[in-house]
Amino acid sequence: MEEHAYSVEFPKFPRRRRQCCQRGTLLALLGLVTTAMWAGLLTLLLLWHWETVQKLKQLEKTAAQNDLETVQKLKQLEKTAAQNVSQVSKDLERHKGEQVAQESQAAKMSQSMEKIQDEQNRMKSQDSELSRNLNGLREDLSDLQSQGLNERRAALHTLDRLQEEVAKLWIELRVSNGSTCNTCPDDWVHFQKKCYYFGEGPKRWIQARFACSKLHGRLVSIHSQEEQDFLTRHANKKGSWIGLRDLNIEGEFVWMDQNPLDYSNWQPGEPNNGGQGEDCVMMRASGHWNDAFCGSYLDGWVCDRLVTC
Ligand SMILES: [Ca+2]
Ligand SMILES: [Ca+2]
Repeated sequence: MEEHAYSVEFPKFPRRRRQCCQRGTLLALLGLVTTAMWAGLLTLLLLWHWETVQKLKQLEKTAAQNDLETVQKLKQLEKTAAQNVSQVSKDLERHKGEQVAQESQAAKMSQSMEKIQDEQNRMKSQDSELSRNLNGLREDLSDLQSQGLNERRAALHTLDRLQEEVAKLWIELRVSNGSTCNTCPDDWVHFQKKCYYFGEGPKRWIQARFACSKLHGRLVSIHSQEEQDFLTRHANKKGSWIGLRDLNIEGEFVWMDQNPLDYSNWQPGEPNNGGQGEDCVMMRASGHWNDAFCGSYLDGWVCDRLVTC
């Protein structure tokens, strides 16, 4: 079998020698193969080592470069940080200066505000004083005006009364000289020394007063029982306004002819100044007087005036 497996024909050595050569050849081949394998393996190891060394060198070089860049960056950052710190310090100093200036300005403004407040308080005080003075002057002026009006009213009343007296004296003088003094205008009724007009139509007291004035007379003034009886006979049965009122001073009744209240014919219980106030006097159908509300409408009103000669 072994002879057929190998076609190489070896020299015809003796069998023992031939077996020895075959084994040596195999061992040599095996040694060569092993040596080649070791050489290849060694070569691979060397290559791997060389490549590793190169990579390490490259890594070291890269690391060194990275370290250098990092150092440079750190230096740059340190420089930038130092610059920023310096700038921040400058800004802080500047802000401190501005804050001091602002505080100084605020203190000045506060002082100014206090001055303004003091001035305002002083002006308010002066304004209050002026207001009091002005009110006092107004009150004085009002008193003077009131006093002036009262004096003027009293003077006018006195003048009216004097004119009335003069007119009466003149009539008496004319009568004593033989003149006939009993002349009255149309629609007026003569009685003693006066003429009377018995007006009709709803009027308030002030409207009746103006109506008599337009007729050159006055709302009637009554000074005797005879005159009252005459008026009772002729006056409107629904009631008539007469020339008596207490408009200025409550309870102080005044006649239109300015003569004193020397005769009265009040209804029992009157005057009572009832309701919202009664300051104008009317004559009832009975002839009795009643103080009434001046704004009431009465259907009758009586005027009088002196006769003419
Ligand atoms: Ca009254
Ligand atoms: Ca009354």
